[in-house]
Amino acid sequence: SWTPVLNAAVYYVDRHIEEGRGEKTAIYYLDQTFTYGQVAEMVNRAGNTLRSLGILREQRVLLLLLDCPAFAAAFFGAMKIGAVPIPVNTLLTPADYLYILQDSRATAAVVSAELLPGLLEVKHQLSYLQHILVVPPLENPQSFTVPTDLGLYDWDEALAGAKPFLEPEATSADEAAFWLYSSGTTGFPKGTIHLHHDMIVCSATYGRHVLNITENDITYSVARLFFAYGLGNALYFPFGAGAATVLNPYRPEPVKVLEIVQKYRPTLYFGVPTSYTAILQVPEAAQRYDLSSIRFCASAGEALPRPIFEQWLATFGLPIYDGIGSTEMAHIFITNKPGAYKAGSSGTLVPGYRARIISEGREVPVGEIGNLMVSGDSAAAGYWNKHEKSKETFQGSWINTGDKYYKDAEGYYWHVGRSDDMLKAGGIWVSPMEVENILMEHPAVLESVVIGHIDEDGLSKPKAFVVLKPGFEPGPAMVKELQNHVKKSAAPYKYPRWIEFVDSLPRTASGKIRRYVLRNLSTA
Ligand code: 3SK
Repeated sequence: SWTPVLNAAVYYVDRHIEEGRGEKTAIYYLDQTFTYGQVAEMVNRAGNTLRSLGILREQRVLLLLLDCPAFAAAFFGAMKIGAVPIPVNTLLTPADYLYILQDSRATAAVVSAELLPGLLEVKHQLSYLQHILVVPPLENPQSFTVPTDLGLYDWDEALAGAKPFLEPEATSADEAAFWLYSSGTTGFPKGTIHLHHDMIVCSATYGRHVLNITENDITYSVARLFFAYGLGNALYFPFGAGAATVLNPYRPEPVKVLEIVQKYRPTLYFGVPTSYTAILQVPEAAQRYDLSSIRFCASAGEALPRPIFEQWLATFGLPIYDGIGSTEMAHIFITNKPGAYKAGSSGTLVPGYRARIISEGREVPVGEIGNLMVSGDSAAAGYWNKHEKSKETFQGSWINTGDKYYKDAEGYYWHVGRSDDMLKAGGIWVSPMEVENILMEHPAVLESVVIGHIDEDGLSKPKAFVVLKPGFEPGPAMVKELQNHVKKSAAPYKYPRWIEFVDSLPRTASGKIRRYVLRNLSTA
């Protein structure tokens, strides 16, 4: 049987014009608003621009973009011509972009001018990238000129010269729509392939049954569009319902976030534990800022500590509905919900998903810990060019989350840790091996191990145990020096917040480092 024709760009954008929402606000961006009609036209112009550069169906297009309307235009424009957008983390290093561009073989990139230097640094090493479309900077966009001799184009000029009408490519529901790179233990991120139907499944499950989103809603997500979490929160959930989204290109500093909520009055607010914690530190936030528009606060990325839930409830009178999702599942599949929440838990299943907790090959009884497996139709097709990793994660219709969980008698899921050694900082995966390798490049370091350590707010950050080479002095000066060393070659959130100097590392008889000993030492 044939897979039905489905182009997700038509579902999320063109449908609203057909259904009479062309004049309705789709995006609030700084002091501008964009209607669904304007977004549809930008999407068409973006698709035509990519087509005129020779970008074909199935070819990948890297999006290295701040949160802005150009993100929506490039994401759905690429998808509408059957090309495959790959939003990437804007906090990565040039070496990370080199890896992703080579691995994905993206032939075009759409880049915010602010982020262009990181890409140009590795441009001479790229084998596949032919075109870079640059979105003008936020500051002084009029005086910005793109050096065209480098194969660069001005995004605004290119779109202005493109046709505003575009026939969608007749993609199938099961064809690749977009990729997201998820971090791996080896330090190499994995290109996770999502299909045209995946976002639609998330809209019909979490969007409909948990958020209860309608066209009257306004969403605002502190998590950026390049995260799987942010992409749903601030783009395909609102666009699925004909609602509006607030996009902010600047860093989500706590006071800025509160000002944005007060200004645009979102009804659905999406944060991560670090941002909830930071907002709670703002003096008299509840007295100074009006958050009364919010009817739902979501959290994901890492488990929300119970004290943060309680303080937020006491301060703002709102529960935070914490959930767990993954890049592989596209969005949240277990969550707390209105009328069904327990602080500190990840909540219950989102309708449309199934879960199993497995230990030693069998499903464990209530209360017993095991690996969390999940099944649902938003699951990715697999990882690009990572056969062994794909087999470990994608097991028939089940996905191995890599998380350890237990379920209580009322069907609530409780997170107890990661199955592997990955850790999170500010909600973003960090490969300990990557940080360890960088530390070990320093002339003073003999060996190092990086683990996740819980700070006083109950959030996980990297901590390093370091064995110094003879002749080097441990102490605060060395801590600073090693932290600066990591900051120079890794994304800023990855540096170890604490460094402990040890004489040797605990090892097994076969020489493997016993990470759990250090983890226990670190929490003792
Ligand atoms: O980390 C999470 O919980 C998450 C949630 C939604 C989408 C993606 C992710 C990784």
